[in-house]
Amino acid sequence: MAVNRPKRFNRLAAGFFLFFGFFLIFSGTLKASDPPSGKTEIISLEKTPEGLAALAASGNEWDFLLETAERIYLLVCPQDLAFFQTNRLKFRLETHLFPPAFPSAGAMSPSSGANGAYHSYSEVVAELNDLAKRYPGLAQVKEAGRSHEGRSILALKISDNVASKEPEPGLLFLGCHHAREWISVEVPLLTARYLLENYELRPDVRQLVNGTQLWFIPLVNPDGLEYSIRVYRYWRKNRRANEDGTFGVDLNRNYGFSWGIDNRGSSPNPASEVYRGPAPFSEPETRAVRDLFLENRIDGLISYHSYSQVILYPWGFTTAPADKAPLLLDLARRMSELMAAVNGRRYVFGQASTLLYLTNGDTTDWAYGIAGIPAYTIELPPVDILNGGFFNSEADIQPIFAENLAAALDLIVWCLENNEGKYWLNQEGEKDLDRIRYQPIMKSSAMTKIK
Ligand code: 0X9
Ligand code: ZN
Repeated sequence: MAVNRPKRFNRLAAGFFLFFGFFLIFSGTLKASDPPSGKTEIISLEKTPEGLAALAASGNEWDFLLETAERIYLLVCPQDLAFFQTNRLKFRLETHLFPPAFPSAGAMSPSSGANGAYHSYSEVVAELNDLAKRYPGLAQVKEAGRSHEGRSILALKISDNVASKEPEPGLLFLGCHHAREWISVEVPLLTARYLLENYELRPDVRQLVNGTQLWFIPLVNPDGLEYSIRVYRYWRKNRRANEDGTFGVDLNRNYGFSWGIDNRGSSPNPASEVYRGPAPFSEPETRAVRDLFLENRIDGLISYHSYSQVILYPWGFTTAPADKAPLLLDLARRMSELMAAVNGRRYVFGQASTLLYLTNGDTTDWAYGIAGIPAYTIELPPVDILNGGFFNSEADIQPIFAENLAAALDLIVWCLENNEGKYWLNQEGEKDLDRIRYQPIMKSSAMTKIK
């Protein structure tokens, strides 16, 4: 899991900070005010007292990738390397283990676009428009907003009578708040496609689509994704031009619930990877999600991220449990079981702040905070950077989609069951949910990218 400091590290580091901190700052080797830029190298630092103290004292906004028992993996820039060398900290350069931070155009599979089987901005636009064209009665594309650089933030609505607002439960599926998390575009996109392609074929899918209004924004951060594809693979934030000359707001720190309540769950520093922006909903990308959410009935939400292979639910801003924690836990457990049944992969689940780390201003805290609905962050595979981190292979797309489809369908079923029982009566007039929930997933052309 990238970005925030692992909790264990924070505790250890605090102990060493006073001892070594002043030495490092006054030695002049560390310029705490330098914004981290051009982080092209990956190092793993041995967890020696000196190493931990150096990190704690740096004041730099390190991009943490992984903590193991002995080492901490970080994305750093060349100046940082010099610092680690000069201070004789025990580290290893690991950059060679990972794909390049600055990809050459067409680096993945030359036949299928700049980012191979993964979708670029224009491919997402084409795909959503294609779906709406092929399924005019069931799917509609709407521009939810425009990014800083003027790209469309497109939403796809799927429902019977798609043109009208019906009093049916709604769900919202979001992808790619973070630019480098390419797999998070694919999962909501393929889920939408699966539902449409199977509407005629499968009565269970038909029943779900008829009974709900399903919204998909697979690409919340189009500017960031393009930057990650074409310029710098590790880009995370959007592309706001900040006042200090740096770029980007972390969109998953910009939502307006408990926004910026501390500097641990987000940062006021524009150079930071977790910069929360100048104000809640300061970003057009988060406003697009907010406005769609508020203009429509939304009863459940999943926001896809990567990586870690976990299911997270509110709260993220505090370790105190949410009022509806038992329900959130129950649904997460159920989703996790259904996902494991598909490929045998287990997604650990729990409260976001305690299972992962504290954040404030994230999507799911806001959705749960204002509407009390089940709202999940699903961190897609792999489990850690040593297993690929943000660099899922093209072959990963299908299995990750398939297991996540099981979870998405289950949340849709839950929303129906708990909001509109009439769609679920069997011939005897009783609710009949199991039939749908445990259907095996059909193979579909949704599993391959169609250009
Ligand atoms: O930090 C984030 O925004 C998410 N992780 S990621 O590596 N994809 O950036 C996690 C957000 C979930 N919320 C909390 N952990 N509180
Ligand atoms: Zn993310």
